[in-house]
Amino acid sequence: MEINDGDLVLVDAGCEISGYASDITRTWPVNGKFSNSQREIYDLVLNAEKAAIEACVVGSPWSAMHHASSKVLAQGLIDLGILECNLEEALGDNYDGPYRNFFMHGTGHMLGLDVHDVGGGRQGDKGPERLLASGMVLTVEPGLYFGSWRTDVEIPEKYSGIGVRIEDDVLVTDDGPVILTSLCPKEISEIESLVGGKIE
Ligand SMILES: [Mn+2]
Repeated sequence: MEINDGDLVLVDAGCEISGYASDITRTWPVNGKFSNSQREIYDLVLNAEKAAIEACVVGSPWSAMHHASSKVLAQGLIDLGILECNLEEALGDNYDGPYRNFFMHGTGHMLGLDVHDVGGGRQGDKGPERLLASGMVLTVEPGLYFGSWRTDVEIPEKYSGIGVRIEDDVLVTDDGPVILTSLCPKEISEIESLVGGKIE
């Protein structure tokens, strides 16, 4: 596949060290500058990611981070005119509303000896939701995807073809979430000054 001027590139990568996995995603504009439409979607996903990270606190149910990111994304899709409904309708009764047309995966997963490690979600099929505890490590990775090939949903032309995901690894501690991947820039200004620049 050819990467063209104006495209976004999404890299989802990781490494293992001492048997433990990592998982990180960044999305960059290949020409070094986000277009206005790309910037709008990137900003929205970044805000959703930050809201989800804030929800990664001791005692928080597993679904809290997904609900946090979902609310931000659903409201943003309304504000951008991509969804024409209110927030309640966008989210649906069980976080299964039309916002899921553009955010079709979970907000994160446990991270440990395996990249997609066990232990997230419910305990058993119908058991209580797992509560976050100090020492747990998980990923937070909301995204929005507007594939230009899609015919199942209406996508405003200016957003067609845009896809953004931002993923960090988060350690839950008694003092709040610690972002283990914080050294990798994710703010728009940082990315724009890095991408296309020289590596000294
Ligand atoms: Mn992941």
